[in-house]
Amino acid sequence: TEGETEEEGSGEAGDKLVIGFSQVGAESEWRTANTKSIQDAIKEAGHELKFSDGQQKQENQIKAIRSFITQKVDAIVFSPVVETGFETVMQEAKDAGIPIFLADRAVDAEDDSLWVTFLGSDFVEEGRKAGQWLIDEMADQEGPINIVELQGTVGSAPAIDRKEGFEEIIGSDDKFEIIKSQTGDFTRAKGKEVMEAFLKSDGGENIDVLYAHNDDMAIGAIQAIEEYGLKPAEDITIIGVDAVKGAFEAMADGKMNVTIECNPLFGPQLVDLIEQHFAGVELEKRIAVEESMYTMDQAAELLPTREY
Ligand code: GYE
Repeated sequence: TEGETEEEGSGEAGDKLVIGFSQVGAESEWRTANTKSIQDAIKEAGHELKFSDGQQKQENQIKAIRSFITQKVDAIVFSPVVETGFETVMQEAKDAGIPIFLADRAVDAEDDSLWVTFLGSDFVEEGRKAGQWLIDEMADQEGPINIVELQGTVGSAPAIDRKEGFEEIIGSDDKFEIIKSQTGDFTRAKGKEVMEAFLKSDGGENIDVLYAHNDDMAIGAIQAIEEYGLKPAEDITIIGVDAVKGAFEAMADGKMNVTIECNPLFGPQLVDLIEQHFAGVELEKRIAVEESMYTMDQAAELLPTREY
């Protein structure tokens, strides 16, 4: 889309669309940035947005999609909170002739004709990057290296995939062991609560590494570690995912070691894909968002440049 021009190059892409967006919730810094990016991009492109916050509940998202169908929106953008259980409602949208664009999170369904494309990050790869960073970081350290894991929302694509990718890599060296693994639902409050329980039951001295499936849980856990009287990033190595500002602040303060980037700012790319679809372009079923990883020593320098 070329900024100022009203008309798009081809087909009906210049037409104003009514887009229903069923978002997961507002559980993390990442999510807030993602919501804003998508909302802004839809509005800036001159389309109408109907927004629904699912509050991390599947039934809310099913209701929202049904309501979008009743309202006869042109397209549905959908970030499924969990991978399974959405086929029926997605079929209803398909039967009504309304295309679904999966954003951020995938569904685990046989019939990929239920959605046009899935635009999101490669969460397995993020987990691998986290594992590889740890292997390199601890190359000279003798085992056992005890890891505690804070998982994301149970049944969600990023929780399943980030666990899988991480385990795949650390599994190559048996000095690493995941001694505790529990969900913190991607929130700071839950991350703190579960880390407190880990520290209590295992004794902080026994825990060498925290792998958190997102930065918010890592930040909550850092608080728990400090309150327990230990030094985060020194006594316990802290790995997060997302690369949100809060993680850069924690790293700049010397309290967090590394964060794997998961870029939420794909609103413009998403709107572009929707417009291409309505212009008759055949889209790939899977489109990836590009990302990187950042360590403590880069944090202070990069913090002012971070957009989320
Ligand atoms: O990492 C986490 C959020 O689905 C990629 O959801 C997203 C994840 C993100 O709550 O912070």
